[in-house]
Amino acid sequence: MRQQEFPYRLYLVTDEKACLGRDLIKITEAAVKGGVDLVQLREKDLDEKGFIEKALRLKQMLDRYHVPLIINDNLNVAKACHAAGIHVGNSDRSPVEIRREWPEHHVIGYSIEEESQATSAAAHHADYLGISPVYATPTKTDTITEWGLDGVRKIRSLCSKPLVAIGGIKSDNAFAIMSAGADCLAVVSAICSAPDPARAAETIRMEIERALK
Ligand code: TZP
Ligand code: MG
Repeated sequence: MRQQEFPYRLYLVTDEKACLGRDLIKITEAAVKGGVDLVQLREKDLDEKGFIEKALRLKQMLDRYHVPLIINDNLNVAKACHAAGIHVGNSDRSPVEIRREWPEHHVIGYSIEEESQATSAAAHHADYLGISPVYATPTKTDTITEWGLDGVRKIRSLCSKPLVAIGGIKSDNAFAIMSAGADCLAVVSAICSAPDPARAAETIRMEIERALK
């Protein structure tokens, strides 16, 4: 997939805990109304059956808005709910293997945590790279380092794949991260935990559009 075929700019990565007891599907719907154009279901606590049920419910809502659903890590779930794609990290199944097993048109996202991964075979087979994390975040603590803006610039200079930045992103830093070379921003808590998720998404989206001008 070439960059022009990855038109997404604001990517919501869900986290049940970050929704603070509120309904994840309603929060996601509000976020879509605010400008989210890609959604990843990231689910660490459910068994596969529960994960599939949740994915199907989320997809039913997202289909009404023509917003694609990406599944974190689990290819069985991605297949079962006819997701648009899958997102994997370095300790998950490799994009090389997934590409062989799943028809070509599906999106594969791959998170990179070290510079060498940007030019690896796994990255080569991915449709976009996640720069993970741009800033350290309490939402995911098992990360190696933080890339910062210099890291985003460095990865931009090394590869031409669409780059999705994730980690500690909010409206205050969205402009700078896009200006450093990201194509899309992925956000968990700044949207899922916001008192008004639609408004939070809208504010970040405005910063993204400002950086793209
Ligand atoms: N991968 C790298 S950082 C992260 C994930 C899933 C969590 C980002 O969460 P937040 O709340 O947007 O910082
Ligand atoms: Mg993973």
